[in-house]
Amino acid sequence: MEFGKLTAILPTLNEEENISQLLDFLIANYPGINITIVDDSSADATVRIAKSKNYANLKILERTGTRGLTTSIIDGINAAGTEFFIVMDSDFQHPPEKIPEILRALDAGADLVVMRRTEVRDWPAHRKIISLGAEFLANLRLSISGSPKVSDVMSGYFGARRDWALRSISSNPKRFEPQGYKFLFDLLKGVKKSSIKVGEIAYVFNGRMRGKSKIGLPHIFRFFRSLFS
Ligand SMILES: Nc1nc2c(ncn2[C@@H]2O[C@H](COP(=O)(O)OP(=O)(O)OP(=O)(O)O)[C@@H](O)[C@H]2O)c(=O)[nH]1
Ligand SMILES: [Mg+2]
Repeated sequence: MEFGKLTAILPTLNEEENISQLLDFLIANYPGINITIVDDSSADATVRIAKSKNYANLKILERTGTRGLTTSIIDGINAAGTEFFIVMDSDFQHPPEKIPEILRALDAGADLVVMRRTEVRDWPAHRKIISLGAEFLANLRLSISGSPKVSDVMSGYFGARRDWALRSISSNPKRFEPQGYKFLFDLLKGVKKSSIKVGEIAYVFNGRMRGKSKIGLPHIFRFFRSLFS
């Protein structure tokens, strides 16, 4: 496969315990893959570790000032120079083994490939309940706006054709909750069902391998606000 057509966008915030292993996996298994790390001033060794890999196709965007997962993803898409990109967490919750399947679907003509969680392991009950409620509201919002229906709208793991994504972002900049966690939902709010070819691939979502979660109450508040934009 031609991994050179693909950029893996990895947003990072204090992922020193995971980043080395993830980069090693990507570089060893997907020859020529491009990697863009978007780091929001991690206080730990994340950036130093990434730089130490000396991998020619690795870009590191070191952001200072503005922060947030959604704007990190947008900056990563802008910086990626390839035909396709994928966005994945840097903590191994999104299995990198699935990347060839995503690339195959993009190569076959999908504008967007959503990775659908079939099972969520290791989440406490309250997080599962919040997630189900949020998903219900998000789907309701998307059906009202005639947006494409996907079976895991809250997924943080997806791939897309870059020109399609850039167009969709720039036609609806106000729909994005800059410090939110739900880029995919925000993107879909501005897309019409008839205008897009969506693919879906199932996977098992594991608990974070190492390091700490960054999600908290402010992210939940931002999600509720984003239902109305
Ligand atoms: N650049 C950037 N990356 C972030 C930010 N917040 C989180 N991340 C990264 O985005 C990914 C998702 O964040 P997580 O804290 O794992 O969120 P989550 O997967 O919903 O939560 P857990 O299930 O508890 O891991 C990880 O790779 C984080 O390092 C941010 O504000 N800026
Ligand atoms: Mg995570």
